Amino acid sequence: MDVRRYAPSPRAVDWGLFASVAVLLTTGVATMFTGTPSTAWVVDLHAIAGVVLVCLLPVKLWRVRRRVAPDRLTGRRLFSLLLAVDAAAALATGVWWIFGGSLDLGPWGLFHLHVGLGLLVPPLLLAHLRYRFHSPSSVTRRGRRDAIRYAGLVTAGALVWRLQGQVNDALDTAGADRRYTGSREEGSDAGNRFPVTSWVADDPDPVDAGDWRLTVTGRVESERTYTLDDVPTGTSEDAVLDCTSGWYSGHEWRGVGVGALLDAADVDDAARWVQFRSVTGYRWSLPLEAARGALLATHVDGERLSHGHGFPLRLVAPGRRGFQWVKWVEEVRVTRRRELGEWLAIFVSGL
Ligand SMILES: Nc1nc2c(c(=O)[nH]1)N[C@H]1C(S)=C(S)[C@@H](COP(=O)(O)O)O[C@H]1N2
Ligand SMILES: [Mo]
Repeated sequence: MDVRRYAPSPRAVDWGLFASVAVLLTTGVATMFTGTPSTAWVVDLHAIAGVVLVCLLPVKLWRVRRRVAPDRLTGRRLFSLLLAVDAAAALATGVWWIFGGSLDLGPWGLFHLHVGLGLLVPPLLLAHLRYRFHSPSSVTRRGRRDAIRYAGLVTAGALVWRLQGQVNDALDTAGADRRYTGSREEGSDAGNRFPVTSWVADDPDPVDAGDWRLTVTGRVESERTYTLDDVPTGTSEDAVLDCTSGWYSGHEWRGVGVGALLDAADVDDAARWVQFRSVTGYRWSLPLEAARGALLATHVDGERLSHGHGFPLRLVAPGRRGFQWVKWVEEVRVTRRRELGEWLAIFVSGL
């Protein structure tokens, strides 16, 4: 059997590669917001596009194999080779993760490596396309056949994705158990003994409980200030902290409901967003209704939060990925519009 018979036409392969990378980038970035089971399809789509790319990349590399012979290697081709190596490495690290692999790269791990390699593919691909671009004329000529092949490929990708769980079970791959987000469990129900993750460089000195105040400000009728002893801590909630770097941890969090804080301050009719601000400048907003359902926690599984986990107060935002769970909160600011600067702040607040 000659498997090349089943390959789409060369131009269709090129467009398929482009489409796969576009889907992988979009869904990869979108996993930042997959906090509830209803968004699991984003991760599924990411995996299926990955399988499609695993099938297409060898077809492409086989076709161009002679162009990268050492005596024909130009600077541009070297660059395209770099793209191929990076794409293959991004795929390999993704597959390795699925099968339970891990890597110790100091503060980073296998998942970070996958994200880094993956994010490098689109810029390399765009640069490659700048000088390798062909018109898609032959796609239309073989359009139907190619469409059928692609339908088959995507279906096969979905099947492979469905079956890999069974393969993992059969192989008994330790550590391959994942949540639908792709994250693996670490230190659930064990109080403060779960990973401390600060995005980029946030690493403040421990907060002095005596000096610390929580203020509720912005679009409210009466601003409020609380000392740590004043913060009512009678509300508990089970919620999963799921970091975008690939781990999750489920706990019982205790503290004050944000809804109660907002009611005490009497929110304006014009208010739409609630921003949670850390002593470090790190900050994130939730839509008013979502914020009402969130918790500002002082305790985890009955223990006082440790400094690393945000003592004295951290946001618990059920159904949202970990980067939104602001630590060391000192201000709850009610606003009409969302502050766009917070997108920058989550990356640079620690610098
Ligand atoms: N102020 C502040 N809050 C933060 C972060 C940070 O860097 N600074 N990191 C976020 C990220 S990316 C995650 S996953 C969680 C991690 O919480 P943990 O360190 O308690 O596990 O906190 C979030 N809250
Ligand atoms: Mo995170």
